[in-house]
This record gives sequence, C-alpha cells and structure tokens, in this order.
Amino acid sequence: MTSSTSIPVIDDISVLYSAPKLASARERWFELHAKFQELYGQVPDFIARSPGRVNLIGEHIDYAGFGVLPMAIEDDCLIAVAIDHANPTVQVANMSHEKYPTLNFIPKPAEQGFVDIDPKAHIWSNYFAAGFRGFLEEMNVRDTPKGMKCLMNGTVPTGAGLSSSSAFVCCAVQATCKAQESILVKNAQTLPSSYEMAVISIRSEQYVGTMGGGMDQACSILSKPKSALFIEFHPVLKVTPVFFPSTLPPIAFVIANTLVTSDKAVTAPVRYNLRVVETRGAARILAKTLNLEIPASGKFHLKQVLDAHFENIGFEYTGKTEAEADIEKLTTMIDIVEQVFGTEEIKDGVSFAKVCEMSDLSEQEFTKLYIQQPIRAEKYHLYRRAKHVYGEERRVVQFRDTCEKAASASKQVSAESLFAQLGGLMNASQDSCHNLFDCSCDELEELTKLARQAGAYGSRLTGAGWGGATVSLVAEDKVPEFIAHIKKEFYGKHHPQLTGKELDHAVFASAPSSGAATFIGN
Ligand code: NG1
Ligand code: MG
Repeated sequence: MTSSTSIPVIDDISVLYSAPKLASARERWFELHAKFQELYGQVPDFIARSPGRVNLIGEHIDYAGFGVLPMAIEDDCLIAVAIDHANPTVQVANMSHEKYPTLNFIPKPAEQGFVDIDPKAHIWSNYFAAGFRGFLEEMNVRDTPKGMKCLMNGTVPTGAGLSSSSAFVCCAVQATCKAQESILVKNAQTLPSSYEMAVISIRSEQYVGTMGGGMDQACSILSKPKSALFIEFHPVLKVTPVFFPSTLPPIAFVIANTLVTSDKAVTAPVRYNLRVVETRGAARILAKTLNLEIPASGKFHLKQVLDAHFENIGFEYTGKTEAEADIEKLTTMIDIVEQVFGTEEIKDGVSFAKVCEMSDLSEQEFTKLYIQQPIRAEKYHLYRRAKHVYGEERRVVQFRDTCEKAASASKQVSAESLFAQLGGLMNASQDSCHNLFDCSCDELEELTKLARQAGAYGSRLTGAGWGGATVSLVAEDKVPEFIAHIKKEFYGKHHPQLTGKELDHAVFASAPSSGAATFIGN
C-alpha cells in the first residue's frame, strides 16, 4: 500500500512490535477494533499509532536548541477513526472511559481556532484538541472539517517522562491529517511529509501550555526501526538514526518507573516552564556579555549563543573531527559560564529583578519576550542551569561519537570498555540533573543507585524528571536478573501491592520501536 503523506501506511502490525510483545499487542488492537464497533456501530476507517519514547541522554536541552538522543519505545497511543463526511461533529472516546470522559464538539470556524483549549483545565482531551487544532491551523484549512469518530487507547504510562503526552498529540495530528485528507486534496494542497508532521506536532503541543522543546514529537514521528535517534533542532530540525554496534554482545535499555507521577501540565510554573525561562535568561545575559547581536524578537537560546560566539571569534576547525570541535566549544562555554555566573553573588540564584537588570531589560520587556506561560520562583538559577545545558550537550556528543566509532570500527572494540563509557556518561547526566538542574527526586536517586548496584553500566532519569522513569544500560543477557533485583529491592519495598502485569509494566526492557504509522486494514 502506498502512503499519501510519508507517514508509513501499514496493513500488518507485526512491523511495529518485537516478537515477545506481538501477541499482547494483537489482542489490544483487536479489542480496540471491537470496542469501536460496539460504540459507533461501524468499523474504523483507519488506526493511527504514535509511540512514546525513552530519552537515552540529553535532558532539558532541546529547548535550549541542543541535540538529544532518545529512542521510540513499544508502548504507544492508538486512535481508531471513522470519517464522517456528512456531519462535522468530533467525538473522542477513550477505552478507559471511566477515567477519561469523552470529548464531543462541533468545530468552530477557522478564525475562532476550531476548538477551545484551556491549558488551566488539566484534562486528557486537551492533547487531542491541541493536535486537531494545530494541524488545521498549520495547514491553513478554512473549510469545515470532516467529522471524526475516534476511540483512543494508550499504553505509555502518564507522568512518567516517557512522553505519553506527545504520543497522544502526534497521534491526534496524524489522525486529523488522515481524516481531513480529502479537504487538502480538493484544495490542491500538498500533503505534509513526515518531517512536516513532526514540526506541526511540536507546534501543536504548545496549546497544552508547556513551553516544550521538540524531542518527543520528532522521536515519536520520525524514529526508524532498530535504532535510537539523534535529533538536532538548530538551525532546522534534523534527525540521524544512531545504531549500536552489531558485532558486540547486545545491550538493552531497561525502563523502571518510580511511580512518582509528575504531571508537567500541573507543575509547569514552578518546574518545567521555569527551567525554560531560566535557560532563556542565561542565554540573553551571556549573549550580552559576549557582545553578540540579539535579534529584535529576543529569541536566542544557549545553542545560538555558542554558534554566534565561535563565529565571532573565528573558531579553528582544521584537523578536528566534528565531535572534537563540538566538545572543545562546549568546554569553552562551560568556562565562560563559570566566569559570568560563577560569582558569589550569582552562583546560588538571583531575584527576577536581578535577571532583568543583567539582561538589560525592564521586567515588562523580559516577561513579554521570554515568559509565555505563568511561572513562580523566588530565585533564578542561571549558573546551574547553563552549566547543566552545556555539560549535558557535551555528554550527548560524546555518547553519539562513542556509538558511531564503535559501529564503524574495523577492529573489535572491547564491549566492557564501550559500555562502561556509555554508562559513565549516563551516570554523569544523572548527577547533573540532580545537582545542577534540580529535576531529580529521592525515588529517582534511589532507583538509579539500585540499578548500578544491580549491574547496570549506567542509569539516569529520563524525560522531564521530578518523578517518572529511569533508564538503565544493561547487558542483554543480564536483563532478567537485573529486573528481578529491581523488583525485589525497589518495588518490593515501596510498592509491595504491585504484582503481575502491573509490576511488569513498571520495569521492563523496550526494544527500539519504529515511529508513527497509520494502519489501514481489517
Ligand atoms: P516529558 O518527559 O515528556 O514531560 C519533556 C519535554 C521535552 C524535553 C524533556 C526534558 C514536552 C512535550 N516534552 O518531556 O521536550 O524538554 O522534558 O529533556 O514538553
Ligand atoms: Mg510529556
């Protein structure tokens, strides 16, 4: 079957899951199909699927413009859809309808934004509405949209840093695209490529009220099978699959959920969005200190500071690989952060008034340029946040370089030393998230320590943090033993009531999954 957008169209789900997961996945798809018929009295026209992701390394740096290295996981969001050409009503039901009430609306005209979304109302269906509205606006649709009867089912744990939110938004964008295809075709519009679908999804999620980067949506839509994905954001979105050396004993990434949920939408003013603003403030002040030209829009993140600075001073590239050049630049930026923000007065945080004064802006100007969503803080940490961002990107570059060198090496590299290097970078990332970015928590600390004791080469929080899941690098043949240890020492102690499927879903190894796909078949 050919695809009309470049989101793959499939008629067999076996391409989406690894052998051990396939049987239960089939059951779940079958149930979705059956429930859809029960609910709407017809079969769905298609099922859209977008996966969650686990970030291997590169935390809280996507919104600072830096590259990250996540991998799509097998847990995903599915939306079964029937298109209604006669009636524009949109109905979005959830398989867990007791917990997630159905959304029903008749789209408003384009100039009124199609559907109202209140980011302050923390409801599940906002994520669908964000994808629906985002898609139609980005594609500049003016016609009345076709009606959509939808049934959603998600297996990505919520609030766990595995990106259940983006899996849902990406899936909604994809479902809307497929359902509204006839309008685009009628208006002679080119259907978006999968790359454009990723960009649309990144923009759409902003409607939910978080000032997020683009890692999750790019990973969910653009991942390729059997690989992690290196994602760059600046100057444009660019993705490169990263493979692990096939000649070495296989490794696995084990996900373990602390079960401390951190709902980003609820805590954003004092956590996620605050971090975005702190890094923006740091970028502004560094740019000023380094005499860089800041565009009138004020948009200037820490990656642009780095690029502009080295262009200004004329960086010497001769004789250096790309990774070596990047590492040298990032190391220099860390020194600059020490000089500019490492003083007694600034190091432990400053007031908002001081941030504005150092930025050469009034409080009103700063707010207008950099604070699109409400935030609350007594102190703003410029030193710690900027130091984390440049240090974390240096680890991303080292991680990727280590994998690529090992994958292309003609002579055998020692598995032990390679895995120890990668694990060491993951451990250093965890320390930085804990000490500098302040996005860890006691349970994440405990679980990552336990993971190392249980034989992981490295272990760190994944996603936004403040709870949620950890990711650990483990030799594949040690995975059963590793999981048994974590079950006993962490879940046995903190969640003794958890057993069976629930416990298996709290700690599991996920094979790299492929990105978004639309299933058309029966
Ligand atoms: P999660 O863990 O899904 O809340 C968030 C952001 C990412 C990235 C990470 C931290 C969204 C949709 N996701 O992820 O862009 O900044 O935190 O690295 O905002
Ligand atoms: Mg999320």
